[in-house]
Amino acid sequence: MTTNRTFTMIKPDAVENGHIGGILEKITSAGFKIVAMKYTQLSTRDAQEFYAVHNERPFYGELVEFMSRGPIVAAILEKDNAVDDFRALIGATNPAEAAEGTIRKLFASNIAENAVHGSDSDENAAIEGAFHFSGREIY
Ligand code: IDP
Repeated sequence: MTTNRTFTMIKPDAVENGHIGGILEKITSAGFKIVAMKYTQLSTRDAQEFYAVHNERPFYGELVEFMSRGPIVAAILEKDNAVDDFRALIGATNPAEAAEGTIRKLFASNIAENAVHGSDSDENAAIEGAFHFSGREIY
C-alpha cells in the first residue's frame, strides 16, 4: 500500500542542540505538511518497543538510552511520495556519508546521534505514527 504520509522524530541530540526550528523549516520548505506534532519524551520502555526491530543489533542498548534521554518532537508529515522523499531529505544514517544540504548533514553529530528519524516504508510509517498519535490528534 502506498500512502502520502510518513513519520518523523527530531531526536534528543537535535533538541538539545537547539535545532528544532531549523529542522522544521527544512521540512516545511521541502513541501511536507505537518498533520500531527507533539513535544514529548520516550520512556526506556517506549524506546525499546519503538526500536524492537533492532534488538539484536550491537547498538540497541545505546540507541534506547539515547532516544529516551531527553525530549523529542514527533510528527506525521504529508506529501506525495512522503516516505521516499523524506528519506532523501534527511540523508544517510551516518551524517559523514549524507549528501550536502540534507538534514543529517546539516544538523547531526554522528551515526548514533543523527538528529532525525524517518520511516523506511509506508507500513512502518503507519505503525510508527499510531505509536505516538491517536486518530483525533491527526489533522
Ligand atoms: P535509519 O534511521 O537511517 O533508518 P537504521 O539502520 O534503521 O537507520 O538505524 C536506526 C537508528 O539506530 C539510526 O538512526 C541511529 O540512531 C542508530 N544507529 C544505526 N547504526 C548505528 C551504529 O552503527 N551505531 C550506533 N547507532 C546506530
